[in-house]
Amino acid sequence: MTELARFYNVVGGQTCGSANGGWLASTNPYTGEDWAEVPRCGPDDARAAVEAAHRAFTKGPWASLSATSRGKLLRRLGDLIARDAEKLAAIEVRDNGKLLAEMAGQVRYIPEWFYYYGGLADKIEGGVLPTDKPNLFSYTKREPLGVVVAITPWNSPLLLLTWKLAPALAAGNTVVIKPSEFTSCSTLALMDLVKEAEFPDGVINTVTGYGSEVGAALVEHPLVAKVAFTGGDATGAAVYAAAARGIKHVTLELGGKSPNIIFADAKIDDAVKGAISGIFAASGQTCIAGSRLLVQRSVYDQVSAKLVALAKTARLGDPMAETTQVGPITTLPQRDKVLNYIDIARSEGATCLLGGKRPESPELAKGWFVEPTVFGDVSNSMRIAREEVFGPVLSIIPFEDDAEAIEIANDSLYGLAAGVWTSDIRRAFTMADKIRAGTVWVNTYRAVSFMAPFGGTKQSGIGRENGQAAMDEYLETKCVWINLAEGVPNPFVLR
Ligand code: TXE
Repeated sequence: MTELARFYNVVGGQTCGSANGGWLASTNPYTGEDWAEVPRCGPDDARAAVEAAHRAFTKGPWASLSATSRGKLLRRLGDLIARDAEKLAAIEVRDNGKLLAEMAGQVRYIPEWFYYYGGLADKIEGGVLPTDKPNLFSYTKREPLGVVVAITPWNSPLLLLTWKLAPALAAGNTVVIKPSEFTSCSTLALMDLVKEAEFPDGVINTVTGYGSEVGAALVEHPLVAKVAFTGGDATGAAVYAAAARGIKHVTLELGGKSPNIIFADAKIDDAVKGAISGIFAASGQTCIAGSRLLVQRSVYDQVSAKLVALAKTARLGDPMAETTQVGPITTLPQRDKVLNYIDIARSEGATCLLGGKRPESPELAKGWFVEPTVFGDVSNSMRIAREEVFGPVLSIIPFEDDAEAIEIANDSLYGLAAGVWTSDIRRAFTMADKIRAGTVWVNTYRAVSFMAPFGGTKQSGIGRENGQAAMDEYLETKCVWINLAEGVPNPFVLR
């Protein structure tokens, strides 16, 4: 048996395992073999990490650091990530199964978040208020919240962590990171760079392990001011309820069942490519997956045929190989969940136009692959159209006209993202207005940026990440009143 690579947590600047000495294996989804291990932490580790973060927030050098110096630290971390992009990408590919072709670009892009929020760190401004009260002067300050717990999922560990870490630090908070138990390695590798950037001890801490063993203890800790969570909706609801008991701030980025809508007037070949990238990129394991493809009935057969023909050419294989287009599913439970939804779709009467099973090639036998799968004749009431599959499974739903497209698009518990493919500018604006989603793409799909606010409506979540909007999620406003007059008026009435 080959020896497993070991990754460690960092708490209060100290490299550490878990209090109980336990370890948790991380499996490579392409080989099905364990390749690394991370500490299996519990409530004692959670407590120690929150206390370290709280000390750093209240007593350490971080609290008195100028905002400009804070920004410089963020930018330095960005530079180090850029320097080590290849190494971080390779770790994440082994741990998560995402394509190297995608990860290489993603890790090279991540520094932009640290540059952008590093730049914003010293542009956090309060205001002087106009007043209706003579002799009272008032102004506002925008202050950090305190200890932020960042809970991240397995589908894009470093990117989704960055969306939380960069604005939380820019605002002056301290952070405890709890990565997914399936994919903790790239986050722990990042901690080497945090040390090299010389962040003060305790400003960024990690605790790895299961959600039930360590995640819940973090959320419940009374010294935690905010929980920033990305994950499934059931866990999100549990985290929200636990945070509510302690009156904590939350942002929740949960799932989606995003409509990708092709009108007959669209450039059909572009739209088909957009549909493919919406569902088969990252093997469909993205919250923004365009898993409901709404197609105007007059072009339904044409779009379905072209889409199946193109999807059929997708090359499944080793995520490290440049030629691979579709990698494995990241976790075994998730692979089984996807296969189960395929059975459900069949039993509900959807027509399987492509895929629908594990690939037969012996080269892929050890990996957790599911073939790119397309279902036609899907009705929006079927479970396959209502529940998040989080895999390479597309449902095609026909519609007649704009009104029906809007009705179907909005008939969902979720509201994360949507795509619209049309050549009619008025239709583009109308659809962007009428669709309830945090993001609407027109004639493109899957564009995200550090500059552009991202988040969900309805059960897709609460709050926004990215852009200047994210800074508001990590700050609160204090109002200061200063009496400029001599003496205190009647103490028994409101001033
Ligand atoms: O996610 P969980 P799972 C969806 C997708 C997937 C489903 C389940 O549909 O099939 O969620 O995935 C931590 N207190 N998404 O079960 O449980 C956990 O350890 C505190 C959508 O893997 O939501 C991990 O770090 N933390 C999604 C994180 O929560 C807890 C991305 C997310 O895990 C906890 C991933 C608890 N009680 C899955 N229980 C997206 N929005 O992109 C678990 N965790």
